Amino acid sequence: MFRFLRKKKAVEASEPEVSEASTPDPQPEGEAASEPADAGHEAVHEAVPEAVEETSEGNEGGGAGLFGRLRSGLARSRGALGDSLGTLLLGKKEIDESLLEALETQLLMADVGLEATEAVLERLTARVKRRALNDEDALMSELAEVLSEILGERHEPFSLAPAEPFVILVVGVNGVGKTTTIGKLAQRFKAAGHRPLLAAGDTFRAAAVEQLKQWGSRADVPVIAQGEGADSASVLFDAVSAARARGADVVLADTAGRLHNKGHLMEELAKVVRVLKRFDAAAPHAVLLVLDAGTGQNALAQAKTFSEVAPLTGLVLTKLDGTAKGGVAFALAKQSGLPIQFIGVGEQADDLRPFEPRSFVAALLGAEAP
Ligand SMILES: Nc1nc2c(ncn2[C@@H]2O[C@H](COP(=O)(O)OP(=O)(O)O)[C@@H](O)[C@H]2O)c(=O)[nH]1
Ligand SMILES: [Mg+2]
Repeated sequence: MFRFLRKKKAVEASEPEVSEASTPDPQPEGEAASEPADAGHEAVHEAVPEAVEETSEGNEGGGAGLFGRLRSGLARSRGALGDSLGTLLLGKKEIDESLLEALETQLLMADVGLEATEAVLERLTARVKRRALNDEDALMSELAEVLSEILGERHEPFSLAPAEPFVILVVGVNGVGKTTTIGKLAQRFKAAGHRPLLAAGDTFRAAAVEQLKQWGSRADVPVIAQGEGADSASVLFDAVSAARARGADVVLADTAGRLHNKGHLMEELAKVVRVLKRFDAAAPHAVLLVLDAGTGQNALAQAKTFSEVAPLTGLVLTKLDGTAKGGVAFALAKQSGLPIQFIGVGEQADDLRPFEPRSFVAALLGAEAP
């Protein structure tokens, strides 16, 4: 029998601490998960030559090489998870306790987190027994199935509903990629025929407003801003008024990510929400929490803290291209109670992708497009 869970206590002790941190260390601006330079980034793409050969994107329909780009974006995480699982299972004719223990260690090391790892192993063990799976390929495809299931349980694609306008608040600590995500979403929505408008609600840093304006002009989308230090709620008030006056149907609102004072953040967001509700009781229609995948298990602590200060509706997991900690997606799916709705796999506008569990798992394990 597979008694891998017997070792649970020992593994638990080595599980990375999820700090209660109401003040998680923000990533320094412009630093994607502490990678040294662009050289490393290039190398990742070169190391995945099949990326250019891919022509289909599984469920996402069309677009040459999109799955290939997801694969190359996840190259580092695949190195940490898919490749080592492959090596682990290579040529295995028998699935025994020691193999499952090694698998458990590998999942934990790849930031999958304890709860999701346990769920994976329980389900896998049950299936191995039931279906008498005893070779490498069968086990690998069963593992892919189980991983997709775990991501799928909370899965809920992002959707825009008609509203006047549909207001999306984007929250998260400094440096996680909020402004970048807003810029990418603006382009995506515009390409889909919407009329977005951006609100520079991060009034704490002048640079943040400038950065949002750049994305706005790139996407040819209006940006509503006030001076540095202005009241976020007042910027949002202006933005929604402007959206109504100009017929914009989506407002994407940037917010300040200061988390050193949770009470202050909560007050500020509560005020923003109050102002929005004056226009529409259903607003904000979406509140997206942006998390940097490179922070690993700390992303869970951030999700916990932010869900206490804002009515979150979904997650955006960014910088998956710069980190080996993509396994955190499973921990978030299992533990945050929120759906991952978009992932960021690079700095370009089309590097923000709707999250799709099966494509994600296939790209992570180095399998074919689903
Ligand atoms: N490699 C990579 N970099 C990203 C991604 N998303 C954001 N960034 C970069 O992360 C840095 C911080 O992003 P920013 O949007 O300013 O974060 P904010 O402080 O939360 O608004 C910028 O240099 C972005 O270009 C991503 O998915 N991949
Ligand atoms: Mg910003």
